[in-house]
Amino acid sequence: MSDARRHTCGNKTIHAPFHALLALITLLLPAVLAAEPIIYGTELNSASTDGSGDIFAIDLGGSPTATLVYDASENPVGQGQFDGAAYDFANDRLYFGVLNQGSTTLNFLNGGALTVVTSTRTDVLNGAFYEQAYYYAIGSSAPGGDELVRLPVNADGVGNAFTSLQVLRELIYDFGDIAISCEGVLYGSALASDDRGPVGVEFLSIDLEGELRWNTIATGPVEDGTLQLAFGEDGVLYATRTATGEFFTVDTDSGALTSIGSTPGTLQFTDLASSQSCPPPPPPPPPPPEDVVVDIEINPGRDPGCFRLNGRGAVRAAVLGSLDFDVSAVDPATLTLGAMPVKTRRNGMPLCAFEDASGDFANYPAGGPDGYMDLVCKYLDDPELWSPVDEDTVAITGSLLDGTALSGEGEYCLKPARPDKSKKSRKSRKSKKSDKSKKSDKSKKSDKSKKSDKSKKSEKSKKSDKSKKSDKSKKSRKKSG
Ligand SMILES: [Ca+2]
Ligand SMILES: [Ca+2]
Ligand SMILES: [Ca+2]
Repeated sequence: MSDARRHTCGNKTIHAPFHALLALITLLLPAVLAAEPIIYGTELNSASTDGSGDIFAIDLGGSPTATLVYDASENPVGQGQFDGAAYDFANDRLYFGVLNQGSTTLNFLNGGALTVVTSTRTDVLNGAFYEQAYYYAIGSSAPGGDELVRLPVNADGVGNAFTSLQVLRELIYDFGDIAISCEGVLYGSALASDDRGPVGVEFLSIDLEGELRWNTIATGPVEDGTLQLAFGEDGVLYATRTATGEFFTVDTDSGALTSIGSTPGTLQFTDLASSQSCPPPPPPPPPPPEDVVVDIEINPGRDPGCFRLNGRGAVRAAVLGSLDFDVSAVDPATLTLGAMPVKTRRNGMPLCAFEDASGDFANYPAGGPDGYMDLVCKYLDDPELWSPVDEDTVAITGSLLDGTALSGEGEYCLKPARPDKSKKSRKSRKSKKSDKSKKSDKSKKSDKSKKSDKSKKSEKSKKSDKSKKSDKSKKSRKKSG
């Protein structure tokens, strides 16, 4: 270590985790240092120090000061220029490239330990980190070529495959550095050239969330040289010129620079790394809840669920409640049976009722009441809308009150159209059918009588007659199952 560096750093070479070190300092001197903007810099190989580029934490709270955090003389990735610095705040990883003869080894430092990320055949002369990816812009490429390179990193900080992002542009840009705001705006400082040569130093931006296009914010003289850029923890964009070691704040709207001086000993930096802590990107929206599959029964209480479809009347069907499913969660207005909607009352309300109409198919295949409330609705009898799943199965679809989709399938049978008296050949079928319809008439009555049991006390004699019938029909149903 040279005298010059000792003078600069005022201490021995240290290998400390950057933010752990800063956290310690912050803990010790909270009032003084809590809001100090710290950025990181890769030092230019310079005779003013020990001739190797090192990495420093730079405090820009007042006059710039620099603290050594990595000594390149012990660099296990070989000698070369350090550049392309970028910092992943969330994981305390300081990325930087080591340039050597036209290729770059990309590394990161964490807790003083160095990890090799990947190699690229390109010189990486700038870099920034944003949302789990390392970015750098390729310089000296022909207009229209790929400009911005994105390297998503894994949880362990090591890179996946590089992705080239095409960026629209007017000129050829050689970037000193790039820096990305928490809002996803990438700022760059580049030497701009046309066919005839350099035309100026431009301060540029790209909205990473929008169309990828270099927008020129300001243009300065070629002699000024490009800027190295980094956002501090305070959200301010800072810059330094490699040739002079002078630091600035940058107005991102105008590109205007305000000098804040140089480090003691005028260290020169090839690149800067931001240290701002951006809120993590919002988590992806949760997957839509899975559809609820329900049991249904057509013509609840009958086996099978037969009905006649003739455009007159209604088809009665139940969404069955169970231990796991409370039918009061269903939005009745959304229900369809074989694409036929629920009928509505005059007031527009769906023609539905909560009743324990059916269930418990294990013990009663005919579907007697099981103690769980069901949602029984009358569906529009419309042969034109009618679209069952197949000749035996029909679906009820709809949604819960919270919007979750609901569906269920059940067996059905279509009764033939009312018998034509002239056709004698179908006599036997007709009589069977008429038996069934008699039964169904009875059980309709029985349904009514149940209700009237509860509500109407005055019609006792009628009721007892009907209830007897209803008991009979129940029994017969159970037997038939
Ligand atoms: Ca950088
Ligand atoms: Ca640079
Ligand atoms: Ca039930």
